[in-house]
Amino acid sequence: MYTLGEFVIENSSHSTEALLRLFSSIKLASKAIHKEVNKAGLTEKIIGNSGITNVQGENQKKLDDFAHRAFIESFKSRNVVCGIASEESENFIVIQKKQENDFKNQYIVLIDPLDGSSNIDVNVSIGTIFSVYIRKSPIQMNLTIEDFLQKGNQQILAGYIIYGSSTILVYSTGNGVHGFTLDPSVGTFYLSHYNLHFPKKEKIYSINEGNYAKFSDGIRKFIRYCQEKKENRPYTARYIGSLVGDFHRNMIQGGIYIYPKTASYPEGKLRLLYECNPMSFLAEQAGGKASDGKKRILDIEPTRLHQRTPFICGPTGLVSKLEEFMIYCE
Ligand code: AHM
Ligand code: MG
Repeated sequence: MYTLGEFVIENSSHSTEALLRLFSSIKLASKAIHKEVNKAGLTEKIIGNSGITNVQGENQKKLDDFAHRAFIESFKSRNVVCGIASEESENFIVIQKKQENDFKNQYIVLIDPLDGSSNIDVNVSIGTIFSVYIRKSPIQMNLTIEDFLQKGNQQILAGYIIYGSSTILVYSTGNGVHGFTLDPSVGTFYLSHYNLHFPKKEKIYSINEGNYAKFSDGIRKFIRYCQEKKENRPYTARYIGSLVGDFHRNMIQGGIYIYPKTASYPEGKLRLLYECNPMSFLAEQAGGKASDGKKRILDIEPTRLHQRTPFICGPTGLVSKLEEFMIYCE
């Protein structure tokens, strides 16, 4: 059975040393979070709000804060990352080089340390979403915002970790999508899902239908299409409100995830840099498609760190179908 490290050595399409250093940080922080998540009901440290309102104007949970700090500390201690932008922090964070002439730490990390926060206190799967780029500015200069505002098609690594019935890390470097399950008894991630692909037959649609009255005509029509008794439909509805969990299930079982514009979120709810770009990179690597309704997510030029976008992601045929509904009805 391959460990994550062994697999990276044999299958990376990027500098193996850099990837091993990056994964060493990601594994360390994710194991710390796994440990805390698993005793959430037993400790005041994890359940509930931290008392802070984050940059999005949302109540930060204690676990959001714990996960943010775990990843920052973990990346700081390895000589590979020069800057991090986190959904939990207003501005990007600069990581100082350990030695002046060190040229290894040229990587930029964008991260949602704990996605699906509303599910923390109720024992439903939550996750981490991460995304890695190479800095654009010369390594001798200070980092600039442009180092972080790169199009999703420039990612060299994207992935997520789900803290669910088991803890699983899924990633792609542009060479397929692979999943590794944590064996907590030895603290090691082992290859469990090789070369994940959306199956040919679709059967699921995932959208917060409670917002139906706030959706556009195109989205409402598509929901009715999914519910129609025709061909291989109706599809089943599944929505847990943790993007990581909804995406993972849909990639394995065949389903489309939709978070469109609503009256409450006129630009969409999900964050382009921390959530949509990494998930879109994985979706395309798994043979699927990701769009904002009109445009490929990975081709969007970011203008702000915490930018939001409408998000549609899943099997190519189904995403294209929804795009058609949106063009003709909106
Ligand atoms: P978060 O980053 O604050 O946790 O918000 C993102 C989450 C996604 O994981 C999930 O798909 C979506 O928000 C659910 O939103 P809603 O409760 O509006 O359906
Ligand atoms: Mg999130």
